[in-house]
Amino acid sequence: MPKTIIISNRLPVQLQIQNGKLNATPSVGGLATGMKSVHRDGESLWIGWSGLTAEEIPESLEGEIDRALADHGCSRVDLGKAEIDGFYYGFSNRTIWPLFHYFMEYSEFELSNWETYEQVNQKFADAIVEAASDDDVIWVHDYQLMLVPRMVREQRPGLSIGFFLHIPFPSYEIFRTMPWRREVLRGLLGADLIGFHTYDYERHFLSSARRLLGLEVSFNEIHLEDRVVKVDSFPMGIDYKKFNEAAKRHRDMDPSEISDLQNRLNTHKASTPNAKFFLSIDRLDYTKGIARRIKAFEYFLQKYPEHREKVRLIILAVPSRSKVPQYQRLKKEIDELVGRINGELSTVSWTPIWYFYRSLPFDSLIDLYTTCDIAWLTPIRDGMNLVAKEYVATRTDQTGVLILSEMAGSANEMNEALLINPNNFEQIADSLYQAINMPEEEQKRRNAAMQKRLERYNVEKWANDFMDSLLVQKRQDYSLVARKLSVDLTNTLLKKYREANSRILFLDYDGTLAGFTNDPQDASPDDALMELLDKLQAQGRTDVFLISGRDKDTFTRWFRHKDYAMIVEHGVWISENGKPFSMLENVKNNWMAKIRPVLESFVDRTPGSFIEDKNYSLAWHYRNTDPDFGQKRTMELNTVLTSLIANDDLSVMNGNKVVEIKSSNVNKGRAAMRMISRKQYDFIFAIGDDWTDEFMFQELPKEAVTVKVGRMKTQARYYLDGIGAVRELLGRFAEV
Ligand code: ADQ
Repeated sequence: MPKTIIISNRLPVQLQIQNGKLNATPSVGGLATGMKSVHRDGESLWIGWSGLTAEEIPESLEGEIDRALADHGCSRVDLGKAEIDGFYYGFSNRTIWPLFHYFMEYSEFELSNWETYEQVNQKFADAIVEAASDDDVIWVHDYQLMLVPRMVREQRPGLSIGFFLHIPFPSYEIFRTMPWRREVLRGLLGADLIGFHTYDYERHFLSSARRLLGLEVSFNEIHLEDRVVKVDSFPMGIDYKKFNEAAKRHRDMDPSEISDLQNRLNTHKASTPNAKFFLSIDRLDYTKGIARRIKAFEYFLQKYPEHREKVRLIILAVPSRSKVPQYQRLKKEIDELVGRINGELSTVSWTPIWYFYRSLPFDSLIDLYTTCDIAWLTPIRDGMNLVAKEYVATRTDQTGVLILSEMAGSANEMNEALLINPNNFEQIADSLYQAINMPEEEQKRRNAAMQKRLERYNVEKWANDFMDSLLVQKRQDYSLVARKLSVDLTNTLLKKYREANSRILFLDYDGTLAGFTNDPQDASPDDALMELLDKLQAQGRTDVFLISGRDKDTFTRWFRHKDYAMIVEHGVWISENGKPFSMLENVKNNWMAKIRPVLESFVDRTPGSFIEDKNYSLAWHYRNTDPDFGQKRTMELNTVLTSLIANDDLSVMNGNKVVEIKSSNVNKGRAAMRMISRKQYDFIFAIGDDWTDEFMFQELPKEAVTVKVGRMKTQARYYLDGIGAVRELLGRFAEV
């Protein structure tokens, strides 16, 4: 039975060794809860680091650890201290984390950390490969493991692999500063589905993939040579029921059960009528904007002094990554800020800030969420921010105000909150004022809308949506209209080839026999290709046609010493048996004088683009331009041309990074049909990669074997993944 394998840096189980004894407790984090429906006993496996370094695990406890993890459906990847330093504290948290949160100045580019990151990612990938059966589904989580999808794909191409990034994906301008940007992108593209919290992160990623790898992106799909990768946004939710029910239990609690923390909160509330509690909860991280929030609080008290002694800020900062220097400095800064403000402003009965630097148990979190009137969360940058959602979920009477930074992913879904820019102190102070004075009616209206959404799109729904989308992606990949030329199909094809009395092959050149280069003139045929064509040519009973949109001069230069039959400029010219090119179609070119200046004006305004002047067509190439810009210009050009050529017999063809204008009377399909009408063929074969080849696929008789190179929408019957596969197939034809 197929199983799901979840991979994350940390396992959803906490291991502790105390006095030689092992203690394993399930962790309660959002991810662990969210994956509950996916991570079911027996049907899934969770692979990750146990939290103990290899040095900390005594040999005598290894078996016990494995058994304890297995009880929770987990299996461990062991990491040594040096690996944790380079991979986790190093590359993950001193390079990726700051860079992806737009803290460029904190980002360190250390080669040795990158190398450790690669090695550790390989360890995770190997663990997956070892555990996975062919029909298993793999879900890789987060920024520590971005190379894993590709590493798994390389060893197990057939597996279904999903990846979800829990932090923002930064804009191309930021991402491109990283020395290993291409490796990271290629790593992620090993997945079938890549998920982000928001559409913004998704489009940043797509833009980087286009710009840095030159990949073809259509809507939210990336077309690779042999696969299609889907990119989508799945905003992570919370376990709404858990928070909401805990809050209800809390509300209905017997006074004897009330916690010490709650008692203290109650006492303070009772001592100051109309007192308001502001709540700030985050991991202690510079991205969360805690220091700035404290300064904004001070500013608020200056701007609205009447609220002194009436409001109180409760800060809960969870210790995090304390080995990284920035976090140590931040801790110091916050300690000092809190000390200074409390020192300056406290009175006998009032301490403005209560500050806890520790992780609190779930029940205490509920005490705070349910008691505080205003949740005040102002991250400078945050992938999602679940605290905001948790706060709203616990407001059982629907009172309470959420003030949330626009820079948190969750702001997209929580429009009813008071959204602020964390750098705008004026706006923050006014929002606090507005929150304090907000009528209960309004609070309820806002929270009701958010609660409804959070309850529906909870974390379980999030996980299931992702999994469903991954499975659909995999199925679609196999059900493309064209069928892949599998080993069996190829064998049947070879049999037909062998038995045929008379064969004709139409071979497109660029993108089919040879790869694309920045300058089309550089794509000259290599020796292996020449040898292959020679062999086919030497076969009796086979007519080989090179059929291309190229100009005749280039083909003359490349192939004039050979006797290959050639059709160029989409069917205007033909050459056979080594003779010079002659016209196959009678076409005019007097329109070119009118169109050329238009194209020239586009070249002037589009750096990197150029015109290819053929005898009977004009082509505007934009392979070397910025991809987004190139596409925008293409649309513009198409509009301009459509109105210009309305009365001429011309057509505009949008090929692979090229727009070509040519006579409507010529196309590869028409040329190919003319060739097959000259003789009786019982094996007709046509292969090509772009739009111009579709004319052949459409027009040739239905018994023809038509093959598209790459997985794009096509009229061809079959497809092959890339140039390597084309050459392999032709090589087998040549051996017959
Ligand atoms: P985090 O940066 O950790 O997560 P967040 O989404 O707010 O940020 O999650 C914090 C979690 O920790 C919450 O579930 C909260 O209840 C819990 N928590 C906070 N304080 C606690 C305390 N003192 N004791 C115990 N638990 C505490 C990363 C990204 C986020 C993204 C999540 C999920 O940085 O942007 O939302 O992953 O994808």
